[in-house]
Amino acid sequence: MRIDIISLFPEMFAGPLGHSIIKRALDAGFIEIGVTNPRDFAFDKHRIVDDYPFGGGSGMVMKPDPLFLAVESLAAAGRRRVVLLCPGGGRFDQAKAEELAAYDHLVLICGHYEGVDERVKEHLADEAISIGDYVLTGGELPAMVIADTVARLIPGVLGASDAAAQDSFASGLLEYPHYTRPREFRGWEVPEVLVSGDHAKIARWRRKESLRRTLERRPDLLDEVELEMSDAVLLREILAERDKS
Ligand code: 4GT
Repeated sequence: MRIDIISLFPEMFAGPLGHSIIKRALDAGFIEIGVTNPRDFAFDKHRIVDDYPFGGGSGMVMKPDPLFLAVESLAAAGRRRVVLLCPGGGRFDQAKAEELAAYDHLVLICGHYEGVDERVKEHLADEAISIGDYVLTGGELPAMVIADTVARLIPGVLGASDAAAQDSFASGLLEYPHYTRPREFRGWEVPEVLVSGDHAKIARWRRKESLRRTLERRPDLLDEVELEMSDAVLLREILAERDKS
């Protein structure tokens, strides 16, 4: 997977995408990330990338031509998807990440200032995506969120835990609780079942805790998820336990 980011502030990406798992995946060649500055494609004397809005109003709008030229300068890297990050786009979620991970080449266009000339959305981007209902000063943080989420779905990026990563949120449920050593910390003990060595019992407990958390914190997720037959028993147990307490 190649990810190209179009941003007026390329330096912003070095930190978040230059560490830990993503850094190792870049070094190992599982993913490639490039950042292109549209200012390099503004050819007037002052290399201007923004202008006043037609119709008046406050704030500046990003000009279309440097953005078009920046995207058109990118080398072909297989099946490509061009995404504009904007608050009015479709909501980003794990399903969208999986959809994007199926492309060979992702191009993420970051807006700045008040917004981007509408022709970028209409004629350059294949789709517009928002990471949530709030307004940021630029599309850079959303681009990092999408790059990170998609990258960890690419085979090899997570190494040994590749497969597990695919079905964790992909199960549509919240994660079960995790514990590591020490077995007792400041008087708080790790649930007994996890040290029992009984793998079937552990799997059942984890599934039940996933269901419990989802029911308590994100019941909306249960509308979408395809539950297994054995989940009915677990859910009944959870509800009975809730009635007791
Ligand atoms: C929020 C999001 C986003 C912004 C989001 C154009 C100028 C948009 C600033 C930019 N804010 N972009 N993608 N919620 N701000 O995804």
